[in-house]
Amino acid sequence: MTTKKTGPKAPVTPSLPERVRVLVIGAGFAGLGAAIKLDESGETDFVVVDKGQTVGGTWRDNTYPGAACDVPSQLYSFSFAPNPNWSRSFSPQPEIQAYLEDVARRSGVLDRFRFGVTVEDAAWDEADQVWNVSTSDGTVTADVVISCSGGLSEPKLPEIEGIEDFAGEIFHSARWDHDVDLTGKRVAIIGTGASAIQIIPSIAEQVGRLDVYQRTAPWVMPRHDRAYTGLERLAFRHVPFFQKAYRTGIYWGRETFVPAFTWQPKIATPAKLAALGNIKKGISDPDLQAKVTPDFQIGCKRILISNTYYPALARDNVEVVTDGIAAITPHGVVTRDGTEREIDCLIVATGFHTTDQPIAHHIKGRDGRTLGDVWGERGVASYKGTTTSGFPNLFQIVGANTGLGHSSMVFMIESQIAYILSALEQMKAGGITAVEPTAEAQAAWNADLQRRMKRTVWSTGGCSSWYLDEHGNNTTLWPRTTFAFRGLLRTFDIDKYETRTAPAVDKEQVA
Ligand code: N01
Repeated sequence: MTTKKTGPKAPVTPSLPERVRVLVIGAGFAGLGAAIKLDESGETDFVVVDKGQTVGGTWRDNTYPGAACDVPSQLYSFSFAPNPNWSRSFSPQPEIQAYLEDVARRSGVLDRFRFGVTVEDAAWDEADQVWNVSTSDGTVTADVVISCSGGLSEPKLPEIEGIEDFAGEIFHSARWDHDVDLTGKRVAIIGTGASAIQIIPSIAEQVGRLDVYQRTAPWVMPRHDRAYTGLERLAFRHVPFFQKAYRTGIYWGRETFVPAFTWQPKIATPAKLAALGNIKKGISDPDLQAKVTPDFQIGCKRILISNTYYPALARDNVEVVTDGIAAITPHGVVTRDGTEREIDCLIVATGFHTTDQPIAHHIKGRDGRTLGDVWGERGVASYKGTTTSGFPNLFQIVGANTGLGHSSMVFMIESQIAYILSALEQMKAGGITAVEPTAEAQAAWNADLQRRMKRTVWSTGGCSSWYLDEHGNNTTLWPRTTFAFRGLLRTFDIDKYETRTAPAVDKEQVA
């Protein structure tokens, strides 16, 4: 399996300091946003580490053909760094990556980033009230750790018999091997999720044959994408508030989808009709139409958007295979009916470790157990998706139940950054060395979330998805409006936390 990274060459960065106040793990949207806002708040004693060679995170790593955002870029960008130059409503990956690199450069925080550094372990030291973090570049001690490692960073490989023995080229969608020329080749792709539906139309014409292994047909709506006119771009740049108003319009437009997900799935009937129309428009063969028509409620899995996916499936050199994969041989894929389809290249578009994030197994809390141990026992649960009982001074961005089915994760990320900055400010002002949500606050938060979750389409829509863990609990998505989330995270609610102060400060207070 190819694990090669792409992107600009590693800048030469100094090695890690031994001590920092804040260590940020990950340099994607979350880590970069946190770094910029930490700096703006006057907190300059921080370092950001990332195993990659530049900023961008999932946008740096996902370079597959056709990669683009599926939330309009006007909203899928930092509110504090608007980009008047977006070329179109849904920007392609290179443009998003260039945006992130540009924001990083202009913000003047890049000197605090250390690339090519992998976090191996982080352990809370209760005596000294610090995190000791071992990395591929040495050990760093930090008062506070902000984990921005993201939910879509670790590719998930399918457990299919024989996959290790495949003799042709094989790579995951998130680790695209650009050295492989697909022209004229017999190619198979496993998966029909958000990544696959962007890849398939982008390579269908180029390859000799394409077998699409579909386990579950997704709902795919038309993609209302267009290039911005020169006049619009001029207005974004020069007309005061125009871009802000445009972004606000998109924000509220998307927020109207919330009731359909969280309250009454029938509200999504027009979306369902549009998606069914999309099938009919792209495919004329009734058998293929039936094969790609989903059998679950729209919204239960992520709703995808594409105008080119169904026409690609309808091509003569493309076959949608639904028989189920029994095994992979050195030269092909064998389906449950015993048919072997020979191929030269296998693309694995099977998603990410979302509910079982590998980093959780490397973060050890107050009692020496890892986040992975704790979550393995009780299920993934945090307080406000940001802090976790038993793990003092650990903040997670894009943590439990912060994902969205309808709007921009950047909005959620910025809400969490504000919460963390408020925490750091209150800690500083109060001489507080450690904060940790009380077990009661965390339990109440999660009870409320899971109560709300019961009526969402993600629970009732008749599908299985990566939103749900092995117990059927939805620990990934936020079941309310994004403005509710922002409101709840506006200020750090220290009364819901156990706090500790440095012994010196205690003595001063006594005196
Ligand atoms: O992954 P997925 P993804 N045998 O998990 C199938 C974001 N994203 O990389 O549905 C056969 O959605 C699986 O089948 P099933 C976005 O948040 C955003 O596509 O489980 N098939 C499914 O079809 C998205 O939700 C953009 O039955 C197997 C597919 O593989 C998230 O990333 C673009 C299998 C996995 O789909 C992940 O998307 C791309 C097996 N053993 C991604 N195992 C934007 O546009 C899995 N599958 C912003």
